[in-house]
Amino acid sequence: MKSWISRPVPDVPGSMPALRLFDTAVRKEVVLDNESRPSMYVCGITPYDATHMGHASSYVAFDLLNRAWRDSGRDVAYVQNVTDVDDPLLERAEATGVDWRDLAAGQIELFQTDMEALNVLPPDHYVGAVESIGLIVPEVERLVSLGLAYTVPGTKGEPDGDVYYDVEAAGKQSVAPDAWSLGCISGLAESEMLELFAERGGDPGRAGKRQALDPLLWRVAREGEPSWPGGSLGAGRPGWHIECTVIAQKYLPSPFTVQGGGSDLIFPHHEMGAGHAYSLAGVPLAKHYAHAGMVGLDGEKMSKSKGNLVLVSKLRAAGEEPAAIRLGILAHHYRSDWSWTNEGFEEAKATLAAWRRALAHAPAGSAAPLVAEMRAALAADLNAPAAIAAVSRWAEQANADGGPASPADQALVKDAVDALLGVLL
Ligand code: 5CA
Ligand code: ZN
Repeated sequence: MKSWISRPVPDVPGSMPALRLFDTAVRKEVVLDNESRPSMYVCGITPYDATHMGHASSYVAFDLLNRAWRDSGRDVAYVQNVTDVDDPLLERAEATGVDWRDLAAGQIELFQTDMEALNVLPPDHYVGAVESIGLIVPEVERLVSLGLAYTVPGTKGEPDGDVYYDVEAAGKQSVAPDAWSLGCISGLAESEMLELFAERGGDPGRAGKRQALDPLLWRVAREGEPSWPGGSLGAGRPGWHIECTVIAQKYLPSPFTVQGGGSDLIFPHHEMGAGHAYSLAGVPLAKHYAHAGMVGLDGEKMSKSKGNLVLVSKLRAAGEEPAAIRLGILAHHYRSDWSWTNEGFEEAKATLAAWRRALAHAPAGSAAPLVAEMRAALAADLNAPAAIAAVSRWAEQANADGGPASPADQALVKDAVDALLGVLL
C-alpha cells in the first residue's frame, strides 16, 4: 500500500548521545545497541474512524525515536501495518451501510493526510492485512503442523474450523533464556490477562478452546463476511496478532529493534504477537517493546467506541496549525497518560508563537548549547517535554534580550526544532 510523504529532515551538526528507551518487557530503561540500521515496527490503525488525538500521539511518540536514530546518523528501517479487515471495521461498515473496503480506503487516506500534516515520517513499508493474507496462511498452517495451533469444532451457530494458538504448548516449546512464554512481555498475572483479553478483542468463553487465553489465528468464512482462500485452513480471514507478526517478519530483520504502539496493545496484542513469532522463527520478534500512554478527553480514554474523540482532521479543518497540534502532543511525555484540553492546546500555540518571535533575536552562540540540551533530553527516553522546556528557556532569554538575530544561530535552532521535534518554526 502507498505510504505518505513528509518534509525532508534537516541535517543538524553533531549527533545524539546513546539512546535510552523504556522497555515494557523488562520494565526499565535500556540503552539501545549502536546498530547501523535500527529497525522499528509500529502498529497501525484499524481504519474505521478518523485519526483521533490518541492515535496521533502514538505515531508522534515513535516518530521521536525515528528522528533520534536519524539524528545519530543511522538509517532506520520502519514498517507499519494497517488492519484493513477486522471485526470493528466490518461492524461499522454494516451499521452505516458502507462497503467495508470503501470505509477502510477513505479512513486510510484521511489518516495519511493527518500524518503528513503532523510531519510524522512515513514508514518504508505501509502494509495492509488484506494484501498480506497470502503470507499469513502458510504461517498459520505451519503453527498447526508444529502442534502449536489447533482447530475448534463449531458450536452454537459457529462453523467448524476456527484456528487458535495454543499458548500453553507454545510456552513450553523451548527453555532457551530468550524463549517466549505467556506474560513475558506484559508481566501480567493471569487474572489481569483474562480481563484485558475479553476487553480487547479476545474470546475467553469460546467453547472448544484448550485455554481461555488462546487467541484466534484464522477465522473461517461466515455468511456475509469477506473471506479469502486459506489453503488447508479453508476460506476465512486472519486473526489480529498474526497479522502484525507476519508483516514484521517479512519486512524487518528477526529480531528487529523496537516494536511500538499504545499501551493498550501490550496485552494481548504484543504478548501474543511475540509468541507467534517465537513459535515460527525460534527467535524473539523484537529486541525491545515500547508503549505510549493513553490519551483521554476530560479524564476518559479517548476511543472510537466511546465516541469522545478529538480528531486531527477536524482541528485542521477548523484552521488550526498542525505544528501547534504536534507541540500540544509533545508537551506530554510519551509514556504518560494525559488528557487533551483546550487550555493545553492554547498553551502550545502560545509556546510556538514565542519560539517564532525568539528566532528574530537568536543570540550569537546560543544555538549549539541548546541543541546539546535538546539531544540530551531526547536521548533520555524521548523526553520531549524537557526538550521543549529547554527551547522555551532559550526563547525567553532571546525575547528578553531583544537584540538582532545571529543568522547562524537562528538557522541552527530552526533546523534542530524541525529535525528533532518535527516542529516547523
Ligand atoms: N490496528 C491495531 C494495531 S495492529 C490498532 O490497535 N488500531 S487502532 O486504530 O485501534 O489504534 C492505533 C494505535 O493508536 C495503536 O497503537 C493504539 O494503541 C493507539 N491508540 C488508540 N487509542 C488511543 C488513545 N486513546 N491514546 C493513545 N493511543 C491510542
Ligand atoms: Zn499490531
